[in-house]
Amino acid sequence: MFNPKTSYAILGLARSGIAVAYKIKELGGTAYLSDIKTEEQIEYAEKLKQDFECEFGGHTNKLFQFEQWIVSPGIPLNLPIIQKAKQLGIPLICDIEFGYQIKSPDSKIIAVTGSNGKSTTVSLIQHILQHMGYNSILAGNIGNALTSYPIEKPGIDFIVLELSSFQLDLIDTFKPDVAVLLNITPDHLDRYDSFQTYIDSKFHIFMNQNQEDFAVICLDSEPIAERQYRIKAQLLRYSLEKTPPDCEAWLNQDAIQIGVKHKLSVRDLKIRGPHNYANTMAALLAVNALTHNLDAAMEAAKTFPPLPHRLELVAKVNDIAFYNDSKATNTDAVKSALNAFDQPVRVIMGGSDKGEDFSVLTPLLKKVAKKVYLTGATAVKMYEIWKDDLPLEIIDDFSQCIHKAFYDSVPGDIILLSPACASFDKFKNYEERGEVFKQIVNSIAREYEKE
Ligand code: UMA
Ligand code: ADP
Repeated sequence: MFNPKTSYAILGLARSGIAVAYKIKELGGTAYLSDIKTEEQIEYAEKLKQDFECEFGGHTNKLFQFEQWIVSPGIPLNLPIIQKAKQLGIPLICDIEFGYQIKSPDSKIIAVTGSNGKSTTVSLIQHILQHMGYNSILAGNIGNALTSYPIEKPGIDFIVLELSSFQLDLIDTFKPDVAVLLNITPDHLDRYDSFQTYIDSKFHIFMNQNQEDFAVICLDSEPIAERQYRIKAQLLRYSLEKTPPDCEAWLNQDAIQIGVKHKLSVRDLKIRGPHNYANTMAALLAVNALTHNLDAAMEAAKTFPPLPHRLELVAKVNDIAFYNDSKATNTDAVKSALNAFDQPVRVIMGGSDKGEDFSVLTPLLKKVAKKVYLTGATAVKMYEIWKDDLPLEIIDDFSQCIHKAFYDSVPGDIILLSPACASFDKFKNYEERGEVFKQIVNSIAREYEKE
């Protein structure tokens, strides 16, 4: 419950921090705002200064005067000031925990986490719920801050949340009605001191759940299957490999099957690849747990289109297909992309390094890659790993790299941008990288048509 007398400090003034600040104000409370960026670097600094007491250009000791800190997920928890706050016993939460504390009790929460597939799965859940006629909102790591919605008011049937491990590190009482854990593979190892810590962080999603709640989990992910005994909620398990009685949703030839009665042919889906069939199982189990209407949910799932930058078909030029998978920022996402095609592909890889071991891709690349084109900050590191095993070429310029892949291709080939890396070496984010890829591909298409 919100207590207007609590004194709040908000660290980080971007989407989540600003939304929480205004929510606290709207609810009659006060907040002190702090950001490492200078006033000039903060977009809404003038307005924030009018509405709140603020500090810019660093986090100062003044913060210790406040009872509760709301910390943006992008702020590393090993900062000395955060460590000191922890030692002093100051409660540190994120905007998701705050949102949970103020939300209207009639809104049910479906929360999704995992290393890959979160955005696809939450968007699919939202698509299904809206098609079924529910009033639902989609928030969290997908981009819209939870507290930017009127969640304290009744009338929202479902809150669908995409949660990152950074957000889960900063929850306290958060208890979703349905928690979904899609997979856990090494990611964000630049921020966690070990894979085990990252796994623990993902399991926070279940920590406050009890027998009244549901946990949807994928049995094909070893770190999850091994630890399922830790979960207190009712388990709803799915798998691309196992069948009942081990799981409640499985693959029966070309169909997703849930229980004895409900079957959905994967050919009826608009999203491709086994990883997306798994995402669909997760979404259907999650929605069914709270709506008990699988027929309607399956019907709605059929019309869900792929999201931009996730195995997105951009164009076919001279029967050469270009796919934009810019969101593949880790090796597991690249594996799922490579497994989604029945034929060899030309893969464009590289970007900024998150500390992952790229050699885990070697066997699959040897099997399915016609050639790998390396670009960006990790190009040399990748080259050293694969130089004896794969046809490789380093082309630092992104546009030249795509042109070269096209130049090498013959009709029937597939060119796939699936970087296995973040984009910050050359782009603002993965969206910008994907958009630039699409522009270059479209200009190649125009040039080709002219000839
Ligand atoms: N900052 C400090 N001190 C520091 C470091 C940063 O004050 O030491 C400030 C920055 O100057 C900046 C603010 O903190 O002003 C940035 O905070 P943020 O990165 O948390 O940005 P938000 O816009 O609030 O976005 C967050 C999530 N960001 C992260 O988790 C990194 C968004 O997820 C989320 O959509 C948004 O809240 C709304 O819920 C984005 C993301 O990149 C998409 N997520 C990562 C991912 O998907 O890999 C985890
Ligand atoms: P997230 O929000 O977790 O980053 P996205 O749905 O945006 O997930 O997909 C990110 C990348 O991972 C894309 O390249 C996509 O093709 C791939 N992907 C999607 N679902 C899965 C899955 N279940 N397992 C592995 N990779 C996946």
